[in-house]
Amino acid sequence: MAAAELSAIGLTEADRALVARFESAGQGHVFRFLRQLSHPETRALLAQAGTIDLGRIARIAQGDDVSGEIGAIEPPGSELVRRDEVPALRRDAEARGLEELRAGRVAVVVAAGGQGTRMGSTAPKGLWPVGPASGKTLFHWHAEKVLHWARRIGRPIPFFVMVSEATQRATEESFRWHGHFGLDPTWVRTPCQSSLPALDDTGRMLLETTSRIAMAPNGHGGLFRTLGDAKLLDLLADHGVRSLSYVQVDNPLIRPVDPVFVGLHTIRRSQFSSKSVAKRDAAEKVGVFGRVGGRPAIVEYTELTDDLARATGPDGSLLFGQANIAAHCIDVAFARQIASQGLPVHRALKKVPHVDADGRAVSPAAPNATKFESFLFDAIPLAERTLVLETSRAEEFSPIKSNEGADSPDSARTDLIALFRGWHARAGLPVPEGAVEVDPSKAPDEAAFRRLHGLPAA
Ligand code: UD2
Repeated sequence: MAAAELSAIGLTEADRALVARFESAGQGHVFRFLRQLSHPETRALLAQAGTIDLGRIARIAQGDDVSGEIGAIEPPGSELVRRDEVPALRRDAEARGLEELRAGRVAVVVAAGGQGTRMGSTAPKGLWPVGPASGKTLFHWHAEKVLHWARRIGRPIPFFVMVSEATQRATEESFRWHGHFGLDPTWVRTPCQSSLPALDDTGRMLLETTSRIAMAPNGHGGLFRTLGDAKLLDLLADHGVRSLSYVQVDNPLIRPVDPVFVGLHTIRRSQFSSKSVAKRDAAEKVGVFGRVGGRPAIVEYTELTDDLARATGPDGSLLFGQANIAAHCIDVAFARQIASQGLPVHRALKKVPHVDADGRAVSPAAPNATKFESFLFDAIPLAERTLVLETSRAEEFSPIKSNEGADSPDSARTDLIALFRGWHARAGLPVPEGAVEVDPSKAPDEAAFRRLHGLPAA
């Protein structure tokens, strides 16, 4: 559009310069409906366009900044601590982890920026009810586990919930409405990650509506830059916090505060530690631990060939049988290093609803564009010291990925009830029937449950 016409519809000089930059980047079509937009719609589109780093989009479109083919992958090495090795390590690790917690050197981060498209709902996944009897939401559930530990150590534990444009408003409203679930509000933050535009097969952006560019959160790998840009890594470093305990909002069984994990991470001076569970089967849709180019890594299920996923060792077990349950302990100094150097993006071919050249809404029947996400765990090969701690699926992993079948609210509810029934049985208590629930603020794990009932640790 000519400058005169742009001025005529009220665009400032800065607006016109932005439109010109998009046109010279071959993305001028995103402004094709300017003439028919209302003033608020025009302002919203220009504001959104102003957040896009056109140089980075051009590099991504031509394949730079994009994660390449996975090289030769081997099974994990000495970084893996298997479950049968843990009893001998537990006492010292737990003592060190409690020391770290009591000294205020641990913070919790919950990844909650995903759009949750597989749930068929636009509500943030953290608002899904998960408490078998109480119906407490995932946010409530994770927050009360941290509240338990804050009370135990007698000091607040920083609780950061990474949100995205898709989840920010509803998430912040829920925390305000519930009084931050009892947590110290000065230490509850909701840093918002950036988004990236989807690109069609010619490298052009799509319009979600006549006044919105189709964007998606930039992946949980965006955590480092998000915390860095929000000055939260500085805040943590200034307060002597050394370890970030990272969990995903979609897994109600995970321990956001686990002294054994933090302790082992600290004793081993690990920069990026992870938890694993034995894969359910070769086809389970989870990342797997291994070594790529000789360095510890996680290879995502979308990038692991079927042959490798099914490969077995001499004892018949899967060579890549350790599943990434997306629970990590990350050294703050290492996180700052990654924040400054950035991570590559991965391509994901998706169906992206958009409007066509006439402004008509199109819901594609087949994938029509590429979304770009960075993965947190691409930081693993960049670390000098890493650790993988195998844990129990029954105790720590039952993610909510879709709204029915495996990895759904129903399977998570079933697994929570089984977990609580087991706690009662092993404590010699009557095993309740039906919707059993143990309040996470009173007992976030079995050791706390036994302490609550005056019993020694199992
Ligand atoms: C993730 C892991 C997979 C396995 C599985 C376990 C990746 C790429 N794969 O698969 O290896 O560990 O989880 O459940 O992570 N999120 C954000 N911002 C984003 C994108 C995602 O915060 O931009 C959060 C999202 O809110 C969710 C979590 O990250 O809590 C997982 O995201 P996902 O559902 O896209 O990853 P998934 O389930 O494909």
